[in-house]
Order: sequence, then structure tokens, then C-alpha cells
Amino acid sequence: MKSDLKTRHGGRILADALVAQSVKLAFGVPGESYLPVLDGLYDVREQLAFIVCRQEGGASYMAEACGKLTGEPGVLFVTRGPGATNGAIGVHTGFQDSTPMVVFIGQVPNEFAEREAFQEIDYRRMYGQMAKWVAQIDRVERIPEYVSHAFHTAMAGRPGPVVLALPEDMLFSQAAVADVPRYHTVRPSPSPAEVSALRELLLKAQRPFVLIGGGGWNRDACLKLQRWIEAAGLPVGTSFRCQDLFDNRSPSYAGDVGIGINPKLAQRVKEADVLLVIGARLGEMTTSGYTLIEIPTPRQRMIHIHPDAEELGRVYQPQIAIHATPRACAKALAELPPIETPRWKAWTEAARAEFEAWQTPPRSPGKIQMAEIVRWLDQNMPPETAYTNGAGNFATWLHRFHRYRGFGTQLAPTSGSMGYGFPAALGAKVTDPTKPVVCFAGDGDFQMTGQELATAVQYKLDVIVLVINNNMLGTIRMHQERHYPERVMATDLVNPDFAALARAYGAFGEVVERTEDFPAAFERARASGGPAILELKLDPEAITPRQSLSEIRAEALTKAH
Ligand SMILES: Cc1ncc(C[n+]2csc(CCOP(=O)(O)OP(=O)(O)O)c2C)c(N)n1
Ligand SMILES: [Mg+2]
Repeated sequence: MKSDLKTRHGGRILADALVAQSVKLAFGVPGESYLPVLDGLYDVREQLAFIVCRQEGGASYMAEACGKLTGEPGVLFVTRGPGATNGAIGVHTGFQDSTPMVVFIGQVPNEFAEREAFQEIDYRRMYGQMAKWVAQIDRVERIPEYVSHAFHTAMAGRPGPVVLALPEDMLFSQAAVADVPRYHTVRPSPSPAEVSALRELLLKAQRPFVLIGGGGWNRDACLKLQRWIEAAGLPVGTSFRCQDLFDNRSPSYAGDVGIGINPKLAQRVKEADVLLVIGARLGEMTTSGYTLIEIPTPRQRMIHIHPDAEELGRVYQPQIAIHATPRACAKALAELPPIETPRWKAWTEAARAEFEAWQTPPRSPGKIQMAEIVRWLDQNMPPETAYTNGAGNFATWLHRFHRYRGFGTQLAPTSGSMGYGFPAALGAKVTDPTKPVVCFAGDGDFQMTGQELATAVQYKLDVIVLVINNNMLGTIRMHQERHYPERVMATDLVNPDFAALARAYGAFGEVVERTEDFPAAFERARASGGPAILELKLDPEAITPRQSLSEIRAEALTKAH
């Protein structure tokens, strides 16, 4: 058999292995450490497109966004040492968001290993805590096996990133070896006994609450679960930055259980007697700093369903622990006899009314009213539009006032990683060019990965970026004013003219100073047909929907005296 196989160099074997895994897109920045891979990718360029990015941080975010949207591993290539360190941010993001990724890193030739050779890092140690598996392929003939193992691992149970290091000598050497076919996805399912125990417990509830979140969802699972929840008349919340797992317009939707939670929703979660948690880890941000639910035994009778067996019972001891993926869970629930009880009607209606009241936009200082702009987008953009963001107070307006319409309409890092939104928007656009994409970025946030404007122009990616410019690292300034009022330190920013910057890259750029000018500017940006930046000049006082910067400072000063 073996003699029939063609001899290939390591780079070509790897490129063919990716094609065998059905990879159509890879993101990265080239390096001399993996030249044979680039050569291999040349041969498969009709099947697999390589998006060359400007910095590995941006590339890793793009690969992460691609993985998040497709539910299949996002693929990233970075060079050794500096490339690997730059790329770490998207790998960490993927780990926290349970996003499948496969990351390839160049490595020094084996003959130089452990000498601290040029750009040498031991990736097992470096990436140990932010990947599901880190390995190095030392033998060329084992590339297909390692790649197959990597794809299986990234997808199994709780999805996440896998890292493979590629020693240079291994890539240049040759072997005659067979490709391994496409990976299987191992998805644990709930047993019939577990599902009926869940149903029994739920039927006893007076004040049930469903909390959904985490990774491993897809559109079908979200819709199935939504139908089941709506038929049962249950109220539902989404975990931190997973707001698109449930159509926010549904009468069952009660809001996001995340940072800056609606206090009434927090109260409702505390008062629930049965808490059905599907897919969410119940991390720090979802539990308001571990205050919503008691540790280790919640007061609510909790049913926790998670795709990672070891996550169950990690912090909370649920009444029923079910090891299952969200997809398998949604399928099992959809097959249950329907739960129809009028008992929860008033409770669910009240939760919805509180959500709607929470979404009523307040007036904020200045000529740009962010809540109104978010509302305008809601009313004027197609339902499948994806909204992306990184980290900063600017994102609050989007998360609080926008109504996400279902799976794949939110790309936001639960790791709170700045710089995510813009590359994620590009990753989304490359993955699905028909999907409208709007990125919300802060002035600080945008400048972390803004050089990917060149990538956007190169690949003609028509995303629209709103740079919400308050000339400061507003989040940190807000915390400073709360804890150390008037002692402003290292949070003021002198910024470029973002619209001119966009034009310098060959993109569309315009400044918007007043809310009423936004719709026309947005339409011009859309009509430009390419990447576009609208710089929104936000009054620094408009730091949160609830309080202005001066009010926060005054409150802190009063407390101090
Ligand atoms: C990579 C990274 N570095 C630093 C931080 C800490 N951080 C969180 S928000 C923020 C400021 C964001 O500023 P900007 O994007 O201008 O948004 P604003 O808060 O002003 O709306 C900083 C520095 C972070 N979350 N991520
Ligand atoms: Mg800012």
C-alpha cells in the first residue's frame, strides 16, 4: 500500500491534512519558520484560502471569530517566538469562549532544541493554560495523525483551542504517508433518565429560570431550545456576552445575566426556585462576582448541563448534573412531551416587562446619544447582522439597548479582551461575505488592532466600524473615579483622526458629531461598498447609561467624606 503513496514534504502533508479536515480558511502572518507550509498551501490554494493579516493578535481574533461562527475549528498560523506571543491573545479568547481553534506555530529545528535558539519557546509550557492540548510534531510521517487528533480535541466536549508546534527540520523533511479523513465530533448527550429527572424537577417549580450560555451552540440548537422554552412559558436569560443564543424579541427573554446586570433580573435569578443552566460555566461575570448563586450549594435547585464533565461541580454543587453539549441537550428537550402550565405565566411576563423597562433609553450627556444610535441600527439593519465588540464602556450601549436576533449575531469576548471587535468583524465577513457586520469599538479598543484596516482593504471586507471616541480609556477612568476620585492617571488618550486614518488605508471614513447625522453617514458608509469607519465623538461625560463621569466622581467624593 505504502509504495503507492506520493512522497511529500512536511508542509505539503500539513496543507493536505487541513484540506482533508475540510478547512477552507486559515488566518495568519507568515514566518520563515514555516516556509514549507506556505509552499504546501500554495498547492491547495484553490481549496483553502490563507488570509494574510498585519499582526498575529488580529489574525488570532479572526480565526477565533471564524471558529465561533462556524462551530468548526478556526485555523491560525503564526511564526515562532514573536508570532506565537503576539497570537496568544486570540487563543486565550478562544479558550474562555469555548471556541474550537487549531493553531500552528513554527519551531526551531530539533537539532537546536533547548538551547534557547533563535525565537525558541517551549509551547507546551507557554500555551499550557490556554489550550486544550499543546503538542509538537517531531516526525514528518505523523503529521496527519497529529492534525486529526488536534481537530478531534478542539471539537470534543467543551470546544477550545489546540496548539501544534512545527519544528523546521520536520517540515522540510519528506515522507510517503496517507491523509486522515475528516474528524468526528464527540458530543455527550443526556440520558433519558436525566432528561426525565430534569422535567420532574422543573414541573415542581413555582419560579423557574433558564440560563443559557457557553460555547458549542449552533443556529438549529438555539431555535429548538427557543421553541421549547416558549412553549413551556419559561423565562430565560443569557450568560455574559452570549446574548445571541436566544432571540431577544421573544416574550420569554428576560435579559443578559452578565456584567452590569439589570438589578431586577439579578433579584429574579436569586429568587428562582429552580435554575436550569444550559451550557454556561457560571463564571465570575455571569454570577456578578460569585454573588448571584451560593457556593458550594445553591439555594435554588439547580440543574447544570455542561459539555465538560469536569466543569460540573467545579464551583457549584447542582441538584442534577448532566454531562451534555448544548446541541444534544436542545435535541433531547425538543423530544420531550411539551410542558404546558399556566403557573409561570405571570412570573415570565414580569421578567419580560422588567427587561423592556431596562431597555428604555435614558438621556445621556452630549450630542451623541448612543442608545438612539443602537435603536436605529436595530430598526434598519437586516436581522442576520452580526455585531462585534472588544472591551470598554462603549460596549455597554450595544449590550444593553440592542436586541440580538439569534445565533451568530454577536461576536464579543467573554475574556474582556480589547481589540477583538474589529478583527472579529473581518473574520466574520471572510467566513460569510453575505452577512452584514457592524463593529462597535472604543478609541482605545480600536487602536489595539486598527492596523487590520489594511487587511480589510486588501480583501475588500465591507464591515462598518463605529469608533466611539471619548479620548480616554473610559472604563479605567470610571473605576479610577469610583475608587480614587479626581486622581486621573494614565487614562487620557491623544488620538488620530480616525476618519482620515481610514481614508489613508483606502477605506471610507467620516466623523459624526450629532445623533441626527448618524443615519445618513451610516448609509454613505454602507454605500461605499468597502470597509468603513464612522468616528462618533462621544462626550466623555456619557460614560455609562446610568451615571455621568461627574456623577460617579461626586458620589465617590461624598462617600470619602
Ligand atoms: C488587552 C486589554 N488590555 C487592557 C484591558 C483593560 N481595559 C479594559 S477596558 C479598557 C479601556 C477601553 O477604552 P476604550 O476602548 O476607549 O473604551 P471606553 O471605555 O472609553 O468606552 C482597558 C484599558 C483589557 N480589557 N484588555
Ligand atoms: Mg474610550
